[in-house]
Amino acid sequence: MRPFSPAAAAALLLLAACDRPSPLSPAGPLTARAELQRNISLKDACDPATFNAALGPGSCVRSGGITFQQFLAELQAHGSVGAWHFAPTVLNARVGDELLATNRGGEVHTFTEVEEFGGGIVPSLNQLSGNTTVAPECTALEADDFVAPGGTYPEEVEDAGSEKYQCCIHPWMRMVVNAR
Ligand SMILES: [Cu+2]
Repeated sequence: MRPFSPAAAAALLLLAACDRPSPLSPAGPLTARAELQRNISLKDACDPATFNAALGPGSCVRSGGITFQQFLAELQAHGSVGAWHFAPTVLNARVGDELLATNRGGEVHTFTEVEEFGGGIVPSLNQLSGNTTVAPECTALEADDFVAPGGTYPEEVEDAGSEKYQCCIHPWMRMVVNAR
């Protein structure tokens, strides 16, 4: 009698795949630390009816949220819109960890490492948020740097120290990763 049916083995494999990071270190002693996956959410609260009317069909794919007019009013008043943010905004990690940014909003965002926080690729949003010096990294984006709603963007923590990440569309969406 076999200990596992093929179906059970497949289920176990699926479980293992879903269970990252794994605390187990099959190679031996627990001195070798498993690399962790650090989850980051890119969030917004766009209201599809008003955002799509202002920005074009498909600009916002979620339900509910704040209207485009409210978005502009909050941006004008505060230089940022709270619902458009990265979570967390500060993360302690280790070199070798994987950052996995997931777009949990309804608009496209980027998760871009920058030397210094700055403006992005939308001049009007740069103006309204007071980020008039554009981050150079935002001017060199490639197609796969744009994370669609529901999409993910992996990034490895390569160096010790502080690394800054921002959205190159909504430049007040920022976070700092402290790696050691
Ligand atoms: Cu964004």
